[in-house]
Amino acid sequence: MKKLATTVFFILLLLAACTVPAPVADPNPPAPVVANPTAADEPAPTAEPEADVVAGQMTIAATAAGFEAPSHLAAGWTTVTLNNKSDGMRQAALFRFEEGKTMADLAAAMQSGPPGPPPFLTAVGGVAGISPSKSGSVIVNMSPGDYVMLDPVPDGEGVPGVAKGYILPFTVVATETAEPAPNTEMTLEMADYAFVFDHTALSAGEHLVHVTNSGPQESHEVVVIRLNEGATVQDFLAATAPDAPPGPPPGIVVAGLSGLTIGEEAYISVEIEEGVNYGLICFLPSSHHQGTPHFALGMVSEFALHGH
Ligand SMILES: [Cu+2]
Repeated sequence: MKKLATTVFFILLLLAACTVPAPVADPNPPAPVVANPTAADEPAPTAEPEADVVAGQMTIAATAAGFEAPSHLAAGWTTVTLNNKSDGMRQAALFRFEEGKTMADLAAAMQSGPPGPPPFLTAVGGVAGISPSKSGSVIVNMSPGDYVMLDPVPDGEGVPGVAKGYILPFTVVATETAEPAPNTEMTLEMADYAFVFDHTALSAGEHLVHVTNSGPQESHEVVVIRLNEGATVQDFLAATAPDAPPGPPPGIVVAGLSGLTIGEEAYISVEIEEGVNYGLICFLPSSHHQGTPHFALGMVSEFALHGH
């Protein structure tokens, strides 16, 4: 979440794509999907076995080595859960490739193109801001195609996850029956550069929030902070700035949705407590303002539910 590191993230993504093309070997790999690896008398398969297709749910483990996740998903609304099994803050931002584009095109675009995601990637959301040993979920809509998950979050030295191999491709396949969209009345509209959120409709308890991006120019994310008593969202931002003194920030992330391209939509679930201040922050660097984080352009807000 540090400004300097965020602005150089796509340069380092380029480096990651060039130098760490394959997932790093996991010392404890998950059990192989292919059955009977020891059956020596089985005839050799004549074709690649069909990959297991996971529907409605995608569980991602963030480990010290990178990501562990299913390789094939069914299209439709999908609950994406990120389990952080590493010792740093993690994120899994999901992007769909334009048809025909590949990981090699991504590496090439990073070499020759401007900073920021290349135009052939659509940001469909993902899980942001997960602390070590914590989990978080969002609900995203994925149409069939080739995808990549990556982690732009910098570590204590300012090195983004993508530069450490935290990048993994996956595929979404068409199915007969797609999961329907969740049902909720509550909306959070993201725009350049503001959150539009009618918190007067809030009540205490768990809320499902429909998140959209109306642009008109940039992708946006939302990180929801439960602020400590007496702290403001600006206090939280000051404590996470690159030049901040060491120590925990005055609040914790309670929900986080990775970047959404204009026109995309997703859902987050937020638990609201009475008398607590919450902050909404977009940390994405602006491609129209020299990499300035969106929160510094006004994309930051605060709300509270007070007793009626
Ligand atoms: Cu933004």
